[in-house]
This record gives sequence, structure tokens and C-alpha cells, in this order.
Amino acid sequence: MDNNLFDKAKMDELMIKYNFALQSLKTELNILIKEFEFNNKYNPVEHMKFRIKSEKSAIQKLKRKGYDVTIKNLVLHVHDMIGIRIVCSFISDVYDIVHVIKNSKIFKIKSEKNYIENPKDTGYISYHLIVIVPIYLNNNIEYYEAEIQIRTVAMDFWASLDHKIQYKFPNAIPNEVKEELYNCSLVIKELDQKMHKLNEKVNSL
Ligand code: 0O2
Repeated sequence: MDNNLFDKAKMDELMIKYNFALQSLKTELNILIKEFEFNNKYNPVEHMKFRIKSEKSAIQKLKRKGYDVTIKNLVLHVHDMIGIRIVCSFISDVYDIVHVIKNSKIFKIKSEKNYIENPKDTGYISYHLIVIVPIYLNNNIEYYEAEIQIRTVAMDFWASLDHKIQYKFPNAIPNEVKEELYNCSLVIKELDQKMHKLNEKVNSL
């Protein structure tokens, strides 16, 4: 596959800007989470992962969506060049984090997808926010999109197996595997609800 479809100098400049935006996003998220922890004497985050999408994946995504491989289309249509995954213990933690991010004075929320309330047909469960991150350059302010995925450890466990399966069967996942995976997502959902209730009970004792 040809990975050098973008103008190199322009792509290098864009990647630097995405890196600036990621640094700014990381810093702000860390502050918001520490502040939440200070106010509530509780840290809802198990762990966080950060990544910039590779040029190769960006090209694949543009092609999958039917767009020409141009830098303009990348900026307009690939909303997750900057990706952050926040993994929490309980569903209530996920919603706490969503609330904290939505209240940020630094990012604007562009869109959200609640795959906890409305799981995907595959069984995928998670909460997605697309945020707009400002970067303050010498002479101007520029804005970049980032996708924040917020989910429980159990949802993350399911998604990582699903990801492996998609990689193993890039053309079509066998039906029996699909079905089993979907059934696992129902178990994950039930487990998350039970763990949430148990945690509430323990907290009230
Ligand atoms: P990768 O390799 O993880 O980055 P959009 O990004 O909004 O233009 P889409 O697909 O409508 O496109 O958005 P959506 O549904 O919010 O999905 C974006 C990302 O969520 C995906 O990015 C995955 O990371 C994750 N995701 C969505 N559906 C599934 C799923 O069924 N299983 C798993 N494991 N992850 C999922 P990418 O670029 O597709 O993949």
C-alpha cells in the first residue's frame, strides 16, 4: 500500500500541530481529573491511553469512507487523528468523566455518541466525545478535533478482543464468532450493572 499519498511537508506540519493539540488535551484532562479527585476524594480513572493515528490508518479510514486521500479530507473527515481512551471501573465513573469533560472551559464538544445507551450492532459499548482543542501558536489560534472514548474496564476488555478479531478476519468475521462476541457484550453489560450496584451497596454500608 502506498503510504506517501499526502504532501510530505504539509503532512509533517499537520502532524506537529496534532501533537501540540494532544499535549494540550493531556494536560487539561489531567488537571480536570485531579480536580475531580480533590473535590470528591476519589479518582474515577483506571488508566488513560493517548495516540496520534498513523498516516497509514488515516489513509485506510479515508478510503473506507469513500473520500479522496487529501490533507483537506483528512482534517475534515477523520475525526480521531487524536485519540484518547479513558478507562474507568464503573459506569457511573464513565458518566462522571463525561460530565467533567463537558464542563471544560478549554474544549468545545463537537458531537457525542452514547454507545452505552445505544450499543452498536456488533455489541460495541463505549461513550465517545469529539472535542475541539485550541492550540495557541505565535500569531494565531488553531483548532483541532480529538476523539475521547470513555468506557469501563469490562467494555475495554470486550473492545480489545473485538479489535483482535477484526484484525484476524479483515474481510468478514465468521458468523459464529460474531454471535459469540455479541453474546459476550450482553454479559459485559450485565456485569457492569451488577458491579455498579455492588459498589453503591458497599459505599452505603
Ligand atoms: P481505530 O483503529 O480504533 O482508530 P468517525 O470516526 O466518527 O468518522 P465512525 O466509525 O462513525 O467514524 O465513528 P465511531 O463509531 O465513533 O467509531 C470511531 C472509533 O470507535 C473507531 O475508530 C474505533 O476505535 C471505535 N469503534 C467503533 N466501533 C467499534 C467496534 O465495533 N469495535 C471496536 N473494537 N471499536 C470500535 P477506527 O478508526 O474505526 O479504528
